[in-house]
Amino acid sequence: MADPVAEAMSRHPTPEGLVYQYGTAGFRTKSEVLDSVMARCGLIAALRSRALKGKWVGVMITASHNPPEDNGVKIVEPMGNMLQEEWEILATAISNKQTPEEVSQYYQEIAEKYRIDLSSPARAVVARDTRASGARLLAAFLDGLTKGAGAEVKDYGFLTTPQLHYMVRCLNTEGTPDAYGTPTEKGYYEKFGAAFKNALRGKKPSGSLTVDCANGVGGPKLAELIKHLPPKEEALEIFVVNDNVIKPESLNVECGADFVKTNQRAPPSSKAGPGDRCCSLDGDADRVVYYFKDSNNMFHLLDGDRIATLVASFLGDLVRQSGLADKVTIGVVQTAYANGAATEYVEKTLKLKVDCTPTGVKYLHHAAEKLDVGVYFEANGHGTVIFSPDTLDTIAKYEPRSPGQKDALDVLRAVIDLINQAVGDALSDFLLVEVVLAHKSWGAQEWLSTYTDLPNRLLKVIVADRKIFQTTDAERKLVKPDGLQKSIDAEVQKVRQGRSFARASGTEDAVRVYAEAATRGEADDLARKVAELVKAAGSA
Ligand code: G16
Repeated sequence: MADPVAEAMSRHPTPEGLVYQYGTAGFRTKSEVLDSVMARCGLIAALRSRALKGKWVGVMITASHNPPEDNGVKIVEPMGNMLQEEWEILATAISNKQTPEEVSQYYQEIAEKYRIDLSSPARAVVARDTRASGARLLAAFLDGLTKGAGAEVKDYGFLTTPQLHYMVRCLNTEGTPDAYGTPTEKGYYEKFGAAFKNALRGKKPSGSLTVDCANGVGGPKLAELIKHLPPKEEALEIFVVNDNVIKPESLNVECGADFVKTNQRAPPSSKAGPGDRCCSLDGDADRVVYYFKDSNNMFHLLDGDRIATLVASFLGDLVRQSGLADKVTIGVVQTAYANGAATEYVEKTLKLKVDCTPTGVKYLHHAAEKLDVGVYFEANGHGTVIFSPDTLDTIAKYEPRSPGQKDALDVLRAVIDLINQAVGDALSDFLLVEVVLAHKSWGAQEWLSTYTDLPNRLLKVIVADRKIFQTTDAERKLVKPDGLQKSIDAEVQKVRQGRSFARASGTEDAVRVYAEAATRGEADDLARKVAELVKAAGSA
């Protein structure tokens, strides 16, 4: 009898000599070597859905901040979370099987291990960003999913990554008490547009906002969202720039959140004047960073750490003003990339607990889930806020005891609706920032003056094999190669307020080096010295 799995896989042979790894955000590499991985992800998505009794799982075809010639794929759990780690291992293993028969056999083995009935329904929703390779990779994925594994599919075409997460959560909660929204693009714009209006409660953010869309899918989607926001006279004037999706080779090039964060400067195309508030999204619109030039034309970055501190302090105020302070606690989750000054500000000024996790939304989200209100942001602008079910219930049922408490409670409830709790979402995140600034009557300068960042530098080092760099302590210390951490520590000792670490990227073929110190010169020096140590260890 014909084996549909093996047949489908034979149309997408594995390139020789490559090893694939489900990394920080799924599989990510040069697009021309991804077809076999896509087809196998079709099988994994079908198996995962069947293991979850036919719930919708999500599949996003994107390489987010990576260069235009890369692409990638990540699988999303039914509530919009990242794929369970146990299944990441299965996805890695099936992607490295060589022949169609081996893939088919492994597919059967997974089914047996998890007692999956292969004739039961399986459902997946898929979307992609605007990369040129997306259509070809989608076809390979669909081949594995539908012809190979016999699953049902809903193809949303182009979406931002957070929109895809939103659709998955909506589809799985439709008709239940946890219904998250209408699983359509229009439903998404209406939900977040209405929440923005409610959360503003008549307050108007000062000035305008210029949004750099990295020439990615965020551009057209933001244009749609704007149609559902209150008119600019009443709320916010938004200028959309770098929204050229007709030229996919311009994606993330000299623009976008990763460019701004790494280079600590505005995109060269920026025409913003002093004091103009700007923000940059990344290629699939799941990260956002803010910035502005002051009256001396000096550039100032307001990154993920700043968004976390701004939002955490605002939520803290609302919880206190509502009278909920003894019922709801707020915590902040960061990674090693968080600026030391941000961590100190959260702990000492906001008096909130800080957790540190390895890089990757899945780790931060998981840590935030343990809190009543978990504010999690990576310094690169990736993050959101999640509220535990009990906390949502407490806030929904709480009876205010004064008009002041009622006002604060109304804002708190509206803000909850404005936050995409499925995953960090650049569009909903920047609307949230604007709401907070409007309520505080702040511009970017006031936001900046809450604390002073330690000067820092982020570098990328290309090495022969980045897998030899192994870390511990939430990626803050290297355990391999032997002796390297000791050499890094010695360099750190030489500068004031020094801190530095190196870790292998899970999305790019490089080792990332982060350094901070009391002065710009010391931070740059430290980063350069640690990068040299990494380079030497990587070529030893
Ligand atoms: C992805 C992950 C983020 C992570 C980033 C860089 O972001 O979702 O959690 O911070 O990669 O990861 P790494 O340092 O391991 O390369 P994105 O926006 O590229 O999807």
